[in-house]
Parts: sequence; C-alpha cells; structure tokens
Amino acid sequence: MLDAAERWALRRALEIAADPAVPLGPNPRVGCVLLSPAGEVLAEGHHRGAGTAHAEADALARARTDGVTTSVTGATAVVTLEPCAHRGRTGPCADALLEAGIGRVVIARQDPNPVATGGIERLREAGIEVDLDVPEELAAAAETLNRGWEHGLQHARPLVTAKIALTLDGRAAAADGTSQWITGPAAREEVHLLRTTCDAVLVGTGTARADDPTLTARRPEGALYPRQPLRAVMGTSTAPSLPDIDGAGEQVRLLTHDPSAALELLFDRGIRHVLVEGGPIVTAAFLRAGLVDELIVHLAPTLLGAGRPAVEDLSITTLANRLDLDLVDVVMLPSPGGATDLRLLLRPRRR
Ligand code: AOF
Ligand code: ZN
Repeated sequence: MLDAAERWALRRALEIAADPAVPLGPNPRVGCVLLSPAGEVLAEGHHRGAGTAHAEADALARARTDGVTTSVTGATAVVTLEPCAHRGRTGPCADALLEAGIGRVVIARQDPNPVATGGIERLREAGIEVDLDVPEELAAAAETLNRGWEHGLQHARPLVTAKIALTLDGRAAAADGTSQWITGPAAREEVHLLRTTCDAVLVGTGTARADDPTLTARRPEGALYPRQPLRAVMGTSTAPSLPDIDGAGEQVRLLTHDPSAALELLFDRGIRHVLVEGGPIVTAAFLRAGLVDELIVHLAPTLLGAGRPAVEDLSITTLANRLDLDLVDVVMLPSPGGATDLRLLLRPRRR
C-alpha cells in the first residue's frame, strides 16, 4: 500500500514519463521519482527514448548533480515500470537502485519485455521492499502510457486505431465529393489530440490526393502540438507529397496496398501505434485484414442520402458474414453553437 506522498509521486512520475519532447520510438515511456523517507522529492527522472539513460538512472544522476544534500540512502524509488534487470543499451536499473542504497521501490507496472524483466525479483532477493499494490487508476494509466509498445511486444506489429467520421447514413462525403466538415469542431479537435498520442498517422494515396491533408496535430488556433506523428501515405499510385510544414512530423511513402506490409514497414521504423485516418478504401483494407484493434467513429447527426461511404466494400455479401464490433464507449461531443456529434469506441470482434 502506498502512502499519500508515494501516490503523489507516482502521479508525477506518470506525468514526466509522458513528456511530449521525448521522441517517438521503440522504447517505453518511463518516469521515476525518488522520495526521502520523510516523503520529500529528492529527484525526478525519465527515459528519453532508445539509447538514452533509463528513468531510474536519470533520477539517480540528477540526485547527484542537482545539489541534493540528502543522500538517497534509504530513499523510495517510485517508478512507472519495473526496473530492468538486463544490460541493454544501458546498465540494469535494479542494480543501480541497489548500489545507490534505495530502501523501497514502488512499481506501477511489471515489464512485459522478457529481455528486461526480473528487476522485481532481484530487488526482493536483495532484501528491498517492493510494492506493486498501487491504486488501480494509476496502474491503468501506466498501462495506457505504453499500450502501443506493449502491443508491439506481444504481436510484433503496431497497435492500430482506425478513425472515421460519418453521417447517420454512413457517408463520409456528399455526392459531389465535398466532405469538409461532416463533424463539428469538438470532434475535429479530438482528432488532433488523438494524433499527438499516436506514433504515426496513415492515409491512402486517394485521401492524400483528394484532401491534401497536413496530418499534423494542431491546437484549435492552429499552433502545432509539441509531439507530431510520423505522416505515412500508403499505396502504389502516385499522390503529391504532403505539405511541408515547419515542425510537422516526417513523411514516408509506403509503396504497398497490403496493410500488413505497411505495418511491418512502420514497425521497423520504431512505430508502435498507428492512427489510420482512411479514407474508405484504406479503412476497409485494414478491417478486412483483421488489423484494426480499435475503431473510433465520429457520428454526425446529419443525413446525405447519397455520397461516398465511410468504409468501402468489405467483400461481405450476406448478413451472416457481417463484421461485428463491440461497443466499448459512447460520448457526446457538443460543439459551441453547433451540432453535437457522438464518439463511439468499438473493437472488431475476432472470429
Ligand atoms: C527501466 N527503466 O526507463 C526503461 C526501461 O534498449 P534498452 O537497453 O534501453 O532497454 C529497453 C528495455 O528496457 C525496454 O524494452 C523495457 O523493457 C526496458 N525499459 N526499463 O528500467 C526505463 N525505459
Ligand atoms: Zn533500466
């Protein structure tokens, strides 16, 4: 059981782990706060991407250089992920904590990486108190923080979130092709926030040509968020490159129509969470391949009666073969002075 100072420290560790300045890549986001036995913060640290110091080592180094007069002997290390026990690009954090004389370690989540795990055991064997009994909400936050990374470890491909915006009758564009905007400002704002939480945003060449999208994550007034996703365009037909924007994510062309091949190319670049933003052909291709892990639908209370469907042909000809999804969550997204859209979160049912 954590005391109040430790609960605060874990919240803080989760916050610094999510530092938007940390480049995207194949490593998890990890934070560490060192507390004195009296519950004062001695130092904070976090991991800044593959090849850099781990969070624990970062915090210990800061305790040494930030003029902390109190020693860390007997201190409590509060970490968002189990300290590693392996010598990878850096030394094992479990050993670093032991050598520093840390007395107690609070851990929000076990390391699912078989290469790195073992820190809990090593610390306990050395007689250190290890506490994994953290509040559920904080354990869940630690899991969510790295869900793309964990998915990659389990499935050797990125986590895929597909997002579509549609009318009540399933249209993504009117008969003349106009599509801006079907949903209101609140839903659109949410898409930009979603982009900041993903490593890459992917569209097909059709959408790249038709919509000329920037695929950046912007605030309502237009300023770019500090973390920008990689911008991926998939398909073999030509499409102009995405606009060059100062501060936008790098862009990449994936010369394939095969979602699985596209994901492999992205995975090899360190991408662990992809936001598929369509259009209808690419979304259908991912759904048909069974490669959508979650679907976010922005449903606008409006009708077109004709026009482009939000999802193209799924090769389903009879009801028995339909693609069922589990509805996980529904939220209203009211826009000031405008209509209220619905956001549905769904998971395709695995057959
Ligand atoms: C920790 N603290 O801050 C991080 C950990 O490539 P390496 O050598 O940096 O090792 C990466 C693995 O170590 C990563 O997959 C994960 O299992 C663990 N990351 N562990 O104790 C940290 N970033
Ligand atoms: Zn480590």
